[in-house]
Amino acid sequence: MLYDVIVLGAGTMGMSAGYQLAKKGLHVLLLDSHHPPHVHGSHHGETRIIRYAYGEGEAYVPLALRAKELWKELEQQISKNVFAETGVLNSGPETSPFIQNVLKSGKAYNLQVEQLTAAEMKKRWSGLTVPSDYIGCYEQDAGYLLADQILKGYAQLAASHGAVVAGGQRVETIQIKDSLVEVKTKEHTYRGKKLIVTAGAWGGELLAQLGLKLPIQVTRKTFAWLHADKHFREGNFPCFSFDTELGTYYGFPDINHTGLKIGRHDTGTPIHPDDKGAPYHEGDTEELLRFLTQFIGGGSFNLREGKTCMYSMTPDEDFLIDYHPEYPQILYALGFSGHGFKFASAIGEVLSEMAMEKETTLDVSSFRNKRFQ
Ligand code: PYC
Repeated sequence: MLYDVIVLGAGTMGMSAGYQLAKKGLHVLLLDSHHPPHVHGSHHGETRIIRYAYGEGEAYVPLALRAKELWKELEQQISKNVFAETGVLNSGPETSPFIQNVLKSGKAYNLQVEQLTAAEMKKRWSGLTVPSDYIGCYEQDAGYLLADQILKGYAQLAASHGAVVAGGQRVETIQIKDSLVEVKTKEHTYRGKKLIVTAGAWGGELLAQLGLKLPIQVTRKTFAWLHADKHFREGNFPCFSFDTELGTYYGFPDINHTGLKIGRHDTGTPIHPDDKGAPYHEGDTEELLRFLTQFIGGGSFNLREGKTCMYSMTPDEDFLIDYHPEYPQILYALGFSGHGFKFASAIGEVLSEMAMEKETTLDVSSFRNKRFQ
């Protein structure tokens, strides 16, 4: 069997690309070493933030806005909600480059960003204890995405268009033979005209087999759900991203009594993806509580559950979306540096266009690997 496109890594990025390609009539195989949805990649943890005025840089805004359209489209297609507009509060000192980028990109794209003083934030969200020199940038139409629902939705749509999902198969080798791509797992050998690598933390190693060394460092990250009082429930409290002297933290309100979810976005221990690093421990909770005590000090929080996950970091924390320099039939989307999920719908569309050798609807040229060469 010769596939038009093999997608390695059937997480959210891969599944979204697979769906887009299958919808266009291509014969698609999605391969994953586990059975998605699973907890071994980067789609577990239930929720992901979506925001548009972008602290990581203006180049992301068109991608975020297109992603939003496609998330709404997905909701229609599967008749399920995948997106909740809880609002997102970005906060930090006015001098923070992240906050400055939020303001700048919001202005450039005429986004609805409400600028708030520390006093205004404290008045609106009971529990906040931000310093007086902090400002808030609030996007009311931003919010969170339901990760599992999205992956299942794309899997269902991809299958309805004839895509084959083969889970539980770890790739052993990738070779180019007669300009086709040959992928071997323990069980099978697959051939495709094109290959898309969306294998998250394992993507760097897979491409290294084909002589491409990407600057990606996998890091251990943690996040937790904490019992919190009613001020932090969805409807009373937004999703948030805080750039502070203690580090960068993000969080979600208490959704359906699951607790306030919070994680640290910066730092993290380098690991190998097969090893995953230390299990969640007390020190991880202490780090989160330090932030909460100082910045959300009007609440009282107790650990409900903590988890680990992985980020695939690039040196500049921008994505890597490109073709293999020697084999144009191979392309990849990797190095999402902990902020990629919200874009998965739009990145799937871009990857499908790249695989079909079409001009991409969105400009992803700033994510090429050549910036590191
Ligand atoms: O991009 O907002 C974000 C985010 C939150 C946690 C990790 N990334």
